[in-house]
This record gives sequence, structure tokens and C-alpha cells, in this order.
Amino acid sequence: MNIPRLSSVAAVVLLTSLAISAAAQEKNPEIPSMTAVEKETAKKIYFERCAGCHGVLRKGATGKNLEPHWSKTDKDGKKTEGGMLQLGQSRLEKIIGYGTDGGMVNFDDILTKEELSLMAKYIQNTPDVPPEYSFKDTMDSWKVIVAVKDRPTKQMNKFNLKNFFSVTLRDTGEVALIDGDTKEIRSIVKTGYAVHISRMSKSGRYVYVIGRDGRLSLIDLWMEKPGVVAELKIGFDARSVDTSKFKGYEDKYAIAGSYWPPQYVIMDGDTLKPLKVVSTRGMTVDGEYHPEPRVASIVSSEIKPEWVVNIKETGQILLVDYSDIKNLKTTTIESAKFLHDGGWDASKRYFLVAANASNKVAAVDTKLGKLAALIDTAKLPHPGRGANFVHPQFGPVWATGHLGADVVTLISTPSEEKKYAKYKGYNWKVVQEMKHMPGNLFVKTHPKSRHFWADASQNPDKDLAESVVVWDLADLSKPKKVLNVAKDSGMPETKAVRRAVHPEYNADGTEVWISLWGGKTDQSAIVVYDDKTLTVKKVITDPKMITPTGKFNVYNE
Ligand code: DHE
Repeated sequence: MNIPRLSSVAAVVLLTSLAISAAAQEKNPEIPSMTAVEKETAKKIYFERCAGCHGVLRKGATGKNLEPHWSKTDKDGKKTEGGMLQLGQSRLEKIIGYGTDGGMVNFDDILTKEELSLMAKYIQNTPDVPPEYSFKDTMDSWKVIVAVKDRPTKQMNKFNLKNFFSVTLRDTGEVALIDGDTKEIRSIVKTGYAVHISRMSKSGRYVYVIGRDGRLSLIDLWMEKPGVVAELKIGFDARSVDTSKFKGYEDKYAIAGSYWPPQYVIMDGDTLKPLKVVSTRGMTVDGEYHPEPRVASIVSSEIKPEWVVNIKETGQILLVDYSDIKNLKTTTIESAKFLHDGGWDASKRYFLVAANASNKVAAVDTKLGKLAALIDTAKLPHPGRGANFVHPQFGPVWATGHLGADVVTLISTPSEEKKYAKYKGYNWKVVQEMKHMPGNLFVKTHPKSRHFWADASQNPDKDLAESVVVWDLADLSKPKKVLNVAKDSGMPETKAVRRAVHPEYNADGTEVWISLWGGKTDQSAIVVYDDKTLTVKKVITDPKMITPTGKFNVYNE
């Protein structure tokens, strides 16, 4: 799928510090030679656009293995060989340029012909191994900008902090804090590069924002003008963060997971002072050692002092008990490889996470500390947080969209409520696949809404990528409406795609906010729909609204 479109200072620093390990290989006449400058350029493009799906070491995850040569033996002892050298320069240029039916997106609208050729050469060369990042490195990066004692003791602004949005401005390394009531941008805050998610503190006062470059920023919403009060660089490449949310530990600790190096950091919740770094290197569920098992989604349980930490390449789900950080206890739950994003069921007892390239969803029972189910789904499930609602025929369900299939999958989830006992026989089964279109990234509904929303941001068709689909929860047999968000915005048409991405409800479930995500030089916007009438209520746009993607409503978070 699509990955960062931007250069960043952090990426350059990381990439120039990478060890060049391919010198010996270049003597092999099969391997295309590259000058040092070409190699540096290709490394930077690889980190920004390819590593998220294929891994820094190119061993594959959501995307395929991109090593020059690989071999694998399946459980029946059958050996398969492959690799980039086998595919060769011209086939690789085509794949990178035009994408594949297997889910690889096209880059011909992002990379020049020369860059496509460079990347095809680069992946036929041996991958470089980036540096490690120690506890000391983490500690050296720690900054407290406003000490706890100097922070306000009460809310100093008049914003409705129960309906506030933290919006990723992906290509500028910022988040926009937008008032959900007035729709005004209250503050634009400098953060790490291409922020991935914003997570709220249990108190509702702080927002934790993690950049792809591993920079974690703590934003205090009580300040007259909300801003960053502490910062920590947890690694070189990161996607996830949360705080401790169990009773008695509310926001005492924070945790952030890193893609490179593969590890997670536990820190103080209000200062970000690092306390512990834990490596995630180890064995996959198939029993093979993996050198780069990246930390994907992390969520905090509210029924135990535990975080659910999903390790992508190994397929191991860790329940990390934070009640004694010095003597850390972890339950390791085997599921399936390529764990990615996920969300809670309605009861918040089960966490459902996509094992995306395995075409499965794993459900963890956080009460019993066990795998509850491993469910086969259509290709490449991509739930975001997923969505819970009560299906007219099958009772409580959790929904996920798919990057690689034209359906939304509904999985029946258990409930202790008596009125749902009759649906027990369906639990953990796929009860319906609603016809959608491929390239879906996020699905949403709200307990007070009668609608279900899904985007199709990664669809190769411009019109579809700029649209969202809405279903009536009372009749899921067909979509109720397809809304072309770009057209509905009333903004001038552009040649380049402005992807309609990440529907997010406001606090009371009456509005749905959708990002219209254009290129860095296009005018982007957030289009706010009335959830009842499905008409546009407001288009939030501003010259500073550059590449908005994820939007995190403090209440729904
Ligand atoms: Fe995401 C969630 C990883 C590309 C927008 N994304 C997540 C999570 C992970 C992840 C592990 C779950 C975090 C959690 O819950 O703790 N995303 C990755 C990638 O590895 C990938 C495929 C490639 C990359 O290089 O990053 C990737 N993601 C994207 C994008 O291109 C998106 C569309 C735009 C952007 O801003 O980068 C994007 N990802 C999001 C959003 C969420 C997310 C908005 C949170 C969804 C939610 O509703 O909670």
C-alpha cells in the first residue's frame, strides 16, 4: 500500500548512517552496479516509501520479500526459490511503476522514470543493515520542555476537550488540533515526521503523538495554546503508542513500539522519561528466527494492568504486565504472522488484530490471557480499529475492511448480555461479507449512528479513491450511498488523486469527518458530513491543511 511521500531530515540522518554492506555483491556481474550517490538516493526512497510494507531488511510483511535471492521450505519439505535477481530489471520497473493485482500499488505517479529504474536496481542489491538504538541513545534524546510543576493545574482554554480532534498533517511533520464544535483549527503543533497515530491519555488531558521517525511528542491540551511539553526519540521508525489505562495506573506509564530497531520502550507517562527498552527479536510462530519483528499496534487493557503488543513478523501477541516494570512479566500468545492494526470488540474484553498477509484475524481474550480465535478472512484485512455494531440477523459483530479484496468482513463477537445469548453459535465466525471495493483502509460506525462508513483510498480508480461508501445498518445487503468526497467538497478539480481517507465520528455520533488527502502542493481538506442526511455540513480547509490523513477524536479514542 501507499507509504510516505515525503523526505525528512530524520530519514536522511538514518540513511546516511546505514552501513553499506553490498560492496562485495557488486562484483557479481548479475547485480546491477550503482554509484554511491545513486545508492544514497535509493536508500532514502526505500525508507520513505517501501520499508513500511516490505521491512527494512526487505524480508517482507504486508508486501513481498524483496531480497535479491531468497529460498523457503514449506511444511511438506518443498523448497521454493525466488528473488529480485530472478525477476530482473525490466519486470521490476514494471511492477514498481504499475503495481500488481496482488495489492502492490503503482508508483508511476510518485516516482520519475529514473527513480523507478533506480529502485529496480537497488532491490537487486543486498539490503543494508541500519544501526541499533540503545537505552542510552533513548535517554540522550529525552527532552522535558515544560516541567510537570510548571504545567497548568486546570484547563486554561475554553475548548470542548470532549470533542476535540488531533489530525495528522502527514507531509509537514505536524498535527492540527481542531475544535470539533466550532471546526476551527486551534493549534498546529510541530511533531515527528509523518505522524502515524495520536492516542489520548486516560485523563483526556494529554495527546501522545508518534512520528514515523520514532519521535514521540506529548501535547498538553490544558495549556492556553496546546503545545508539546515533552519529547523522546524511541527508535528510527515507529507506528504505535499508548498509556497505562488500568485503574490505579491511569497514565502512570506510556509505551511506544518501534519498527526499527524492533523493540518497545516503556516510559513515565507525564514526562516520557525512558524506563525500559525491550527487544522483540525472536522466533516466529513457525519456529524460525526473525531479525526484524516490528512492533505493530499497541493497546491498553482496562481490565488488567497490561498492554497488548502485537509483533508483526513473528505473529506473537504479547500481553505486557506493567504492574512491576523492573520484573516485567509477559504472556506470549501465538497467533499468525504479519500482525498489523486492530481494535476492541464492544465489551473491550477481546482485541481483534489483522494478521494481514496471512489473511486472518486473531482475537485475544485479554481476561483469560489466551487466543480466543484465529479467523480466516478475505485477502489482506485492514481494520484500522475496526467497527462494532449489532447486526439485525447475527447480533454483535466486529467489522474489518480489506486492502486486497472487495468486501467488508463481519465477525460475530461474544457478549455476556442475556439478550445476545441466542447469537452464541455464530461467535468467531465470519457471518457476512458485505460487497465493497478493493483498496479499503478504514471502516467506522458509532453507537448512536445507524450508518456504517468505509473508504476505498487505495483503489487505483481516481473516482473510487476519492469516494466513501455508506450502508444502512438495518439493511446491509447493499450500500445505501456512494459519496464522492472530492466533488462534494466543492473544491476545484485536480488531476492528481485526493484520496478520501479515514472516516472518524465526532463525539456524539452526528457527524463524520473525512480527510481529502491531496499531494503536498495540492489544497487538501477535511469534509464534514451530517451522518443522518449524508450531506456536507462543513469543509475545513486552510493553506496550512497540508496532507491530512488520520483524525483522532478525543472522545472516540
Ligand atoms: Fe498506518 C494505524 C502501520 C501506512 C494511516 N498503521 C496503523 C497501525 C499500524 C500501522 C501498525 C496501528 C497502530 C496502533 O493502533 O497502535 N501504516 C502502517 C504501515 O506499516 C504502513 C502500511 C506503511 C508505512 O510506511 O507506514 C501504513 N497508514 C499508512 C498510510 O499510508 C496511511 C493511510 C496514511 C498515513 O498517515 O500514513 C496510514 N494508520 C493510519 C491511520 C491509523 C493507522 C489513520 C489509525 C487508524 C485508527 O482509526 O485508529
